[in-house]
Amino acid sequence: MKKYSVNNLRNVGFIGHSGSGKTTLTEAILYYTKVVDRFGKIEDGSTVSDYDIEEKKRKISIASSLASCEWKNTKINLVDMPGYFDFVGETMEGLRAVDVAIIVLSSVSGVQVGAEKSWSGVNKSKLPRAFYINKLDRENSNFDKTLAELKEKFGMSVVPIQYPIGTENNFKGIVNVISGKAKIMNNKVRAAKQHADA
Ligand SMILES: Nc1nc2c(ncn2[C@@H]2O[C@H](COP(=O)(O)OP(=O)(O)OP(=O)(O)O)[C@@H](O)[C@H]2O)c(=O)[nH]1
Ligand SMILES: [Mg+2]
Repeated sequence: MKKYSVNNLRNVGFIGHSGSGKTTLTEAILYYTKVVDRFGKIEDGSTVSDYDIEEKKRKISIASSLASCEWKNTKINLVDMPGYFDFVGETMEGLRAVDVAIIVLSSVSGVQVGAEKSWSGVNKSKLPRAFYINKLDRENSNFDKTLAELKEKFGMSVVPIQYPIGTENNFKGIVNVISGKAKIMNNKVRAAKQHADA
């Protein structure tokens, strides 16, 4: 097994409202870093993190689960935490295991109560955090509105690092506002995503 120094290790937790897409995002990362060769779907009960029989049946995460990938010679441990409030104990335990929290939001639903609870959990754990605005390919998704809501709820220090290119069906990629570089999803990636969304 490959050995990593502490500098080459990251423990990243995904937290947020139930259904915002944490398990799907974890799956996408595992797929695009080639840990798995099939993009599992919640609907089929075939994702890496929702492996428990109850999770497959209910199509929600119940326990925090761990998966790892490698990116640019760094091992990244991904902790996918449940958003459903009944399992908040699991979520808070999961936060103790990570160095950074990514609060996942749906760009269709905006800032839901789960995002606000996540924010206070992350504050209590004194963790660095970022928001991930998800579901940009969906009808009625709205990046700008979600960003404005985030600023209103959590302060003007919320600043975008990436902006989407295209909206809804036409969502094609992202531009990094710091580097000024754009990334357009290639057709293969789009096809895999459409397959996952179908
Ligand atoms: N169109 C689209 N659907 C998505 C996206 N991300 C997630 N979904 C769908 O949204 C639903 C919920 O996704 P999950 O990944 O289970 O969400 P979760 O945040 O893990 O939910 P909990 O485990 O209950 O907290 C599933 O039907 C996914 O297929 C996305 O980027 N685009
Ligand atoms: Mg989940």
